[in-house]
Amino acid sequence: MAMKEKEVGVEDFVLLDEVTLENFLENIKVRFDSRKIYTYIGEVCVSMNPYRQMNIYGPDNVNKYKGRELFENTPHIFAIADAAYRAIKQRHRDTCIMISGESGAGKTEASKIIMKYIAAITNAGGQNEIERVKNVLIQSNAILETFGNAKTSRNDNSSRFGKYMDIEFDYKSDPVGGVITNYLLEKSRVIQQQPGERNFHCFYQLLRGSSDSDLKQFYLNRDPSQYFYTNQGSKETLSEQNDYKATTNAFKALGFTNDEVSTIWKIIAAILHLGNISFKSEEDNIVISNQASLQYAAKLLLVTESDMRNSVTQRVIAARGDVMMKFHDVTQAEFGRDALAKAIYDRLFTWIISRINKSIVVPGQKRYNNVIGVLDIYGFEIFDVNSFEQFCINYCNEKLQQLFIELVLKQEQEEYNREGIEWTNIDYFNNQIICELVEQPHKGIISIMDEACLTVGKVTDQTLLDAMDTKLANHPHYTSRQLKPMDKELKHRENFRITHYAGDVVYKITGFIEKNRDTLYQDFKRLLYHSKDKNLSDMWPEGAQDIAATTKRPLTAGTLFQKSMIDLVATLLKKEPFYVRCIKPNDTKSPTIFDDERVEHQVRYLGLLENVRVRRAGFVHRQRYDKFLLRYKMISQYTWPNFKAGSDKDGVKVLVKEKGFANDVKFGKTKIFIRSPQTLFALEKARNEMMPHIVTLLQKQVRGWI
Ligand code: AOV
Ligand code: MG
Repeated sequence: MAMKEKEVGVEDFVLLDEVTLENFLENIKVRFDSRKIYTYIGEVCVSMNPYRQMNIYGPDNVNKYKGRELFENTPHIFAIADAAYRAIKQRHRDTCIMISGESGAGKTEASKIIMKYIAAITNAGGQNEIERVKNVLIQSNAILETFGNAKTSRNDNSSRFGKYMDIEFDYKSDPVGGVITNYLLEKSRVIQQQPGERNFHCFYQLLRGSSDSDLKQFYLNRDPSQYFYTNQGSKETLSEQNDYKATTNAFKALGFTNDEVSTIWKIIAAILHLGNISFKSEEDNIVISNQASLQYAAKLLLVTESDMRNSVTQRVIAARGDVMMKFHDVTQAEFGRDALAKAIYDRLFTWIISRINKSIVVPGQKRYNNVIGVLDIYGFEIFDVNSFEQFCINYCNEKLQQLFIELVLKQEQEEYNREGIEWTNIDYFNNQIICELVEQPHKGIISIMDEACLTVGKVTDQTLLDAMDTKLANHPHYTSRQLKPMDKELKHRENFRITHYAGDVVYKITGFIEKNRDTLYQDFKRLLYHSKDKNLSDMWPEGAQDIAATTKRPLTAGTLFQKSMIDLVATLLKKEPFYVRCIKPNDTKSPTIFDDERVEHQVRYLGLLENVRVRRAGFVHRQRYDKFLLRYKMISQYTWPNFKAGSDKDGVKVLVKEKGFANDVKFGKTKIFIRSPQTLFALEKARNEMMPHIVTLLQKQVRGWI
């Protein structure tokens, strides 16, 4: 490496002298140490979480990257955002930016930086409505994070839902609307948190941030340890008081009415009270031990106390037209209470998102021309105990990795084919096999789960595990306890293991059946539908159904999630993709520690090395003939100031021949392909040397001297 490169590394991994894992890691380390957090692989941006505030997102940099090609500036996520934006502006292509990486790697931060950049470079005309849309887009993040993020053992602000946001642009390429789609919220967190983790941020914001009088109205006191749903996990406080203000401001900016905001906080308060309801059995009867919590919850949800009491202690059973009441036992009542808390929260979250979607759109705006989609999902995660939720989250990450693999390779190959250039394939691990393990009809895990859930009679998690162990015994990415009795990790007969692309995860089967079935007693749906709170009632339309009406069995949570993933992939495939690959430097959130092993692991499973190889085996650089000429024409006497003896392609050929690069390039139909980085450097160097002369020349021209 040259001296400068030793200090800051190469800006594009394809420029490494030799593509080896060691060189790759050394480069990313050198760059991390010198606080260069972005590095390219061609048009892919590798982003290293700096775990410190970086002073690189200000207006100066916005101007520097605006309208510029990737290679014109040092690597930055702004450049990726700009490339996506130029694709819609200049070529009228829908684009998407896929942000991937494990939990805590910086995806959500990246998505916000991208949105802010796009907001900063649009609406030159200063139209009020467009300013409003931009503001709404940005402010919506505060609300989404309040209700959809939580502290986990991996990330203090971990996204517990997947988010895909389309930003819609008009014919002038200004943002005029947007649509947020959310994917499976980890609602089990509402009722239970692992040690060191917390419930969703909103609960603590309400308790610590709201005014004394509001708290009183909600029958709450400030202390989260008083509530079962907030006292199981970490006692740590984050920045709740400020965040509560930010949430309040965001609600205002998005035009939520006072009524709507009040419904939202009342529901959150009611959930806290619900969690404190407990049951005991007395002489075959079930009784509620703490009436006050039940009364508060009923008041906040605007339902009658007796309806509330009935729905938590008994259920209506309709059989052959007859309707009767049956009392719960304590376990059923507790299960029902928790299911209710989760369901109310989940509905609320979906309702908030549809409410945000309504406020993003400019009134009267009917058409948009193009969209930029930004995908920010929950990252791959391994906890001490992994359940159904981690299974879904990690499957989602497999799908995204699959897309990356297919598209990055396919794109390259297609381009070479289109341009008539020869090409040999590079080997890579294709995680298709893991996606199939999960989603194959009849044979995949989701199908096996569904089968168990549909079986009449007593089905337990244990029988599900047995079925999986039998059916998947020969799958190379599935390990059952029966196959490896000596495996220490699997000593309890309640686990199975999936070898994911990003690592081995042991899942605990307990709760899989119930979480997949996702049952909620009809009684609760009716209860909430009959709430006097119009907003809440609107969230539960199915509660209007007649008691005796038989309902079709709803799709399971697993199947719904799989369907939503398939839709998502289809949406992304329609768009021109850009990628941000996030890496975390260590597990301790330190801005200085570079954990070699952890980084190596991520580089490996993200397939970054293969990415570089594909890029390199092909060509490090390609550019349309007209653009190429525009950039380099000053370095050849034949093309400066203009090439007149033929097409742009002819001009490029003449230039390349004169400079002696002809052996290192290929001429495609519309683009020149450059094989080695040295050629690109030499061209840039020659250009830089000529620039002062050109500038002087131009100045003289402008002043009329020549
Ligand atoms: P994630 O979205 O990838 O995890 P986040 O975007 O929430 O990760 O990042 C985690 C934390 O890392 C943030 O809260 C910041 O403290 C820090 N961080 C990330 N990117 C930057 C940056 N560009 N500049 C400064 N700090 C940063 V998860 O949602 O858990 O998968 O599911
Ligand atoms: Mg996130």
